[in-house]
Amino acid sequence: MRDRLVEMFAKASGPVSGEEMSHTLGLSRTAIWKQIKSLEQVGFVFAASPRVGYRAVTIPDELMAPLVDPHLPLAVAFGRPLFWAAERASTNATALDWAAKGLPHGAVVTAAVQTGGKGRRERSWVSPQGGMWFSVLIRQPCALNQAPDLTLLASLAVRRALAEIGVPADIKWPNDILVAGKKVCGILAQMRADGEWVDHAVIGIGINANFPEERLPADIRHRATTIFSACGFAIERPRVLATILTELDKLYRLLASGEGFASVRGEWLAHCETMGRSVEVAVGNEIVRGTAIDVDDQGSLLVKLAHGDVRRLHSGEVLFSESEHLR
Ligand code: BT5
Repeated sequence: MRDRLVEMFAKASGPVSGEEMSHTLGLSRTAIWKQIKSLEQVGFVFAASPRVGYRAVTIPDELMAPLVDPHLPLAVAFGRPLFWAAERASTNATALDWAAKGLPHGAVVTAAVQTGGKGRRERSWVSPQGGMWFSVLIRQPCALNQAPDLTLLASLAVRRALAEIGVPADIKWPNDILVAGKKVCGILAQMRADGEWVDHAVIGIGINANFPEERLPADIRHRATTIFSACGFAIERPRVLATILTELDKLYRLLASGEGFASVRGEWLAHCETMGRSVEVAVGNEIVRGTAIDVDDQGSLLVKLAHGDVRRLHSGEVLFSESEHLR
């Protein structure tokens, strides 16, 4: 109901009358008024003229279906349906929960604010107003051994979408996006497997978009920032979401055709800022030190150790060595 109301305002060139709204939506005037008030709480500003109706003076760039849909080509399999809420604990948690209840392939769950956003290994992900917090449900995406491709391809989709609007984004292995050397985006893929196949996967993407980095906790600001702070401009979030979903759709089709990360590895490497650097990688409780020399077709990081041996790391977390970090 709320989406249909937003759609009416987004499409209208002038005021929308109360009569038109209640007729189209089948709601009483009082119910419409309540909807208008709830939209005002999330940033919509309306000008009301007696006997004429309401005009939307400000439509916030929230990740709502009627605002994303016009930017999404019809052939794209992701983003329809799209469920927005002013607040959720975690869009991944909602998508996983709804996946078990029949949420269709390609559905997207978004939120203006997350109160319990999650990173990997149950770490918390700070998700204030102004960011892009969303999760995409993929049913039967690939064989279990191809699962790492899901996050690698998602990082490329985000990089492409940001590059298109002039945000110079780099990839940090395996799946962070950095701007000016600091993290602006993290990706969390959670999946349920059935034997050798991934039954469904939820790809959660968090982008620090339109808020100042001061809203991030002080203890992470030396390695995290926002697009707004790093680039000095706000991005059009619904349009950027549509571009990410379009790119994700193209890249995930590679999985269906039996190809995957291997076919876009060159592009991924060209934008991976980890390459050639001396790194420290936390792998479980172990720290591996060396130089990052390559990423193979499976997405594993190849680290050349001091004595010349090469370690192949399937997962882990790159902590740049201090000398590199200060460069
Ligand atoms: C990630 O984890 O980078 C994955 C983040 C995924 C977030 C999305 S938002 C939509 C969806 N719903 C969810 O609940 N999650 C997904 P990881 O690599 O483990 O990084 C987590 C660490 O990054 C934390 O321990 C902090 O140090 C730091 N961090 C927390 N919030 C941050 C933020 N907004 N920006 C940058 N770094 C942050």
